[in-house]
Amino acid sequence: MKYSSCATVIAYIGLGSNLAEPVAQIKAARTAIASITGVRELAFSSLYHSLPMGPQDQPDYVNAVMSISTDLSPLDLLHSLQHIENNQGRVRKGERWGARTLDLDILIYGDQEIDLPDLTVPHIGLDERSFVLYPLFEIAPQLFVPGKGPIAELVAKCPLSGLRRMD
Ligand code: A4P
Ligand code: MG
Repeated sequence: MKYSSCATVIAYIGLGSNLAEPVAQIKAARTAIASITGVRELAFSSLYHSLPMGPQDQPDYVNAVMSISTDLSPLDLLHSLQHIENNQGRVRKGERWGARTLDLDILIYGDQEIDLPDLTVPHIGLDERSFVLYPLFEIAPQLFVPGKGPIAELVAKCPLSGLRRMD
């Protein structure tokens, strides 16, 4: 395990929503993330329509991935993202993978592999989730996912599972 802060790093954020006008939720979250002090937007993927992973009795999702440069530490970035989730009406009911107005995950933080009680980076399951890998590949086709390999190889092994680009 290695983790550190201070230097400017490139990080990737996964955005997901399946409640209360998901497209508007994702767009509002993009603006909010770009407005965090110490964060600058680099790129934003297309929006993707995806089938729910986990409980099936919930609406389909809208997903996207954003790249940023930041001088926030990984935990400060996580807390800023959780603040945005809460501002956009996120209610945690304790159900794993349940419906949500907004989910913001730190997918990648520079070349770091982080294993803290509240933060695992790269995000768990990243390499099995089409709704993460395809938008990530769209904005960073040369990316090497720390501990996992080139994004192109991960995408090639991951079925679309109903994922559809929206715009
Ligand atoms: N946490 C640990 N590592 C991270 C990280 N890299 N980024 C901790 C963000 N958070 C991280 O998250 C639970 C805890 O994970 C946090 O307190 C944080 O300290 P949460 O957002 O409260 O709960 P959650 O999102 O329900 O749990 P989990 O297990 O993170 O779920 P996922 O993996 O986020 O999956 N289907 C489709 N099609 N699209 C989706 O976007 N998302 C989920 C949620 C389920 N099904 C989906 C989608
Ligand atoms: Mg989450």
